[in-house]
Amino acid sequence: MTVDSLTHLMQLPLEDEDEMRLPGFSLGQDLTSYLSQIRKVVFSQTEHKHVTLVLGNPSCDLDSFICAFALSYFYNSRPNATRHHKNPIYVPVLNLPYIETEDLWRLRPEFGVAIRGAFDGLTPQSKLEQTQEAVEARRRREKTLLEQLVTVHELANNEKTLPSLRHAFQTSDRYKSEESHEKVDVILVDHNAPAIETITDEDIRARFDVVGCIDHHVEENYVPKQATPRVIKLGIGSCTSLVTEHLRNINLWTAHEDHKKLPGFTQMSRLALTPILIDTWNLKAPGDKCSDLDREQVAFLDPQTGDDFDREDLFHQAQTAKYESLNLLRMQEIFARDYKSYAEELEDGSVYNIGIASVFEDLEWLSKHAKGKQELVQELVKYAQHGEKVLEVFGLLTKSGDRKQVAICSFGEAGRKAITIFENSAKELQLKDWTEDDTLSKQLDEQVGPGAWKIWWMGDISKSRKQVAPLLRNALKQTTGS
Ligand SMILES: [Mn+2]
Repeated sequence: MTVDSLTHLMQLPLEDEDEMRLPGFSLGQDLTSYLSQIRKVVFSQTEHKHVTLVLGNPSCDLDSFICAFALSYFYNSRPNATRHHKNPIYVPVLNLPYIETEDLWRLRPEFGVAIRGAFDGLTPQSKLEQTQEAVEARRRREKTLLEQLVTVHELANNEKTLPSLRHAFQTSDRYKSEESHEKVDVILVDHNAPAIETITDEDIRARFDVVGCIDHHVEENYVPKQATPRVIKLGIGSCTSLVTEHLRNINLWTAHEDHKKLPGFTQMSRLALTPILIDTWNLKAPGDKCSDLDREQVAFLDPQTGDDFDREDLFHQAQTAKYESLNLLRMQEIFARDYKSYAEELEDGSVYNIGIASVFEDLEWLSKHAKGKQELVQELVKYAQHGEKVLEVFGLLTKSGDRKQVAICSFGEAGRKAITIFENSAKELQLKDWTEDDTLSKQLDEQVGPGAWKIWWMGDISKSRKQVAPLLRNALKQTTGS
C-alpha cells in the first residue's frame, strides 16, 4: 500500500473509526494509561481475541523497545490508518523469553532513563536530585513502569494471556501442537527475519505471519513483498528514525500545535529521541552509524519535547546507566545482554548456530569480572554450549577504550574452518592479530582448543555486529565442501 492510499484511508468518516477503535486508546493519551490499556487487551479477556504484535529483535536494546512502542502507540490511536491489517490492535512485545519484567531495571537500565525522561522531561543529570531518597524514588517509579511492559516470557507464562498468544509463544521443546491454531500477525521492527531464542525457526514459521516490517539491517528476504509497511533501509543509525519517518509519512505523527497539549505527544517525542541519540553517538558517529535521516528526525522531535535540554547530557546519562549496569550482572547475563543468534543451513543440509554477543567492556574487564581468565573462558564455553541453542561459533565483540576487539571461538570442524574464511574475507573490518594476553590464550587453547579460537583488534571501529554478523555467517556457509 502506498503512502497516498494510506492517507486516503485516514480521511474516511470518523464514526467508522470510532467503531473500530478499542475503547481506551486515544490520540495523544498519557503513556501510563496506554500501558495499562495494552495489558488489559493482552491479559484480561476483552472481546478482542486477536491482535497484531509489534516485535523488536532478540538483543532487545533500547532501539527495538522504542520502535515497537512508538509504532504500536500511533497505530492504536488511529486504526483507520492501518485497515490493511486484519487485526488493527497493536501490542508491543519485548523479545525476551527468559527475563521477567521485574528485572528490567537492572538488566536494561537505559530503558529506565528513557522512561524517566519521557515523564519528567529531559533533565540534565546535574539537575536531578541526588539524595539517596530521590534516587530510590526515581528507581521505584521506573521499576513500576517497566513492570508494565509485555515480554515474550510473560506471554508464554501468564495464565491470563490471550490464548492465541500463549500458544504462539510456548517454547518449542515443551510444546507439542496437537490442534492447529490460527497464526498470529506480527510486525517486525529493528530486524527483518523473526528470531525468538526459545522457539525454533520452523515453529516460528508455523505460528506467525509477518505482516509488516521496519528495519535498518541487511535484507534477509523473509518479510513477504506485500507486507505493509515494508521498509528495510541500510545506513540508518537508529531504527527509531525509520519508524518516526514512517509515522510522519502517513500523517500519524505531526507537529500540530494542538498536539502540544496532549501528554502522549510530548512523551513519545522524548522517548524516541533517546535511542536515536544513543545509536548515532549524539549525531556525531562516523560512517553509516548516522545519516541525514537520523538528523531530520531529531530536528522534528527535539522541538516537540517541550524541554530545553542538553543532548550531550542525555546521551551521557543513558550511556552511563548502561555501563554501570554491567557491574550488577553475572557473566551469563553479560553475554545475553546484547546478543543475537543465527541459524545457518549449509548446502549439505546441516544446520549450525552462530551467536554473537556485544559487550561494551574489554577482555581484561571481563576477566576481572569473572574473577580470573580460566573462569572467563569457562563462562564463554558454558554460554556457547549449554544454552537453548548449542553454538558452532561464538563471537564476542568488546570495547577497549576507543578500540574494539573481536574474539571468535568455534566448537566443531565447520566453525574452525569458518574462522579462517572469516579472517580472509573480512577486509573491511581491518582485523589485526590480538596477542596481548598469554594467560588468556593458554586458557582458550586448553578449553576451546588450539586453532579453534582467534582474537583480533578491529581496525575500523565504525564497524559493529551489523557488519561482523553477515561476514561470519557467510564464512560458515562457505565451509561446505572446502
Ligand atoms: Mn537498531
